[in-house]
Amino acid sequence: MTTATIPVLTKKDFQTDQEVRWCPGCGDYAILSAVQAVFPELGIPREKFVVISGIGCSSRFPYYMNTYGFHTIHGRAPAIATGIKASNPDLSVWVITGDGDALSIGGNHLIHGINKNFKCVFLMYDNEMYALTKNQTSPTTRRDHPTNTQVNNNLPRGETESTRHCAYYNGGLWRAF
Ligand SMILES: Cc1ncc(C[n+]2csc(CCOP(=O)(O)OP(=O)(O)O)c2C)c(N)n1
Ligand code: SF4
Ligand SMILES: [Mg+2]
Repeated sequence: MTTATIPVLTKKDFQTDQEVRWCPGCGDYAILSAVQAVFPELGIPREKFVVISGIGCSSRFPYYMNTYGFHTIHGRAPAIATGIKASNPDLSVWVITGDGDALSIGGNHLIHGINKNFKCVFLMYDNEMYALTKNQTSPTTRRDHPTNTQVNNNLPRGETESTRHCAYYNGGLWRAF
């Protein structure tokens, strides 16, 4: 009987020859470097890793990892990851996302992912803004931080009111508006 030996992996095995398109000094480099350093420590064969992202600066991550991966659609990484894990539970699934990708457009997918409670690593780069599209307010932007969509913190505050009307009864709807 022969015993198969698992090759010893190093950080270099997870690096790619892709040109990294992040700005010089961007914090995303540090996270990429940490993940590339930790993967060989996990004792998982390289072909069992899959890295799934949405859209954003942070979501360029799969290009820079020498693993299987998928740069998907804005906010939809949890949905794709759910499908991958369901069809191949053996894989080590990593979801890479940004605060905008995960909590704005992807908020609904995130809630369903949490509800399913499937096994994955969910890594959200929280730079408190939409960076790729040049600084718009995200769900984690601080109230006093000016952005293109929150100039001088002038986001009008309102009183929340909820109302429900039958679409066939125009009088009620009209008054509500
Ligand atoms: C359906 C859709 N809507 C809007 C956009 C534009 N868009 C691209 S990235 C992004 C926000 C990304 O923010 P975040 O997830 O925080 O990533 P960061 O760039 O900050 O790393 C938006 C609104 C898009 N690509 N697709
Ligand atoms: S714009 Fe994107 S790549 Fe540049 S520093 Fe910000 S998050 Fe990093
Ligand atoms: Mg962001």
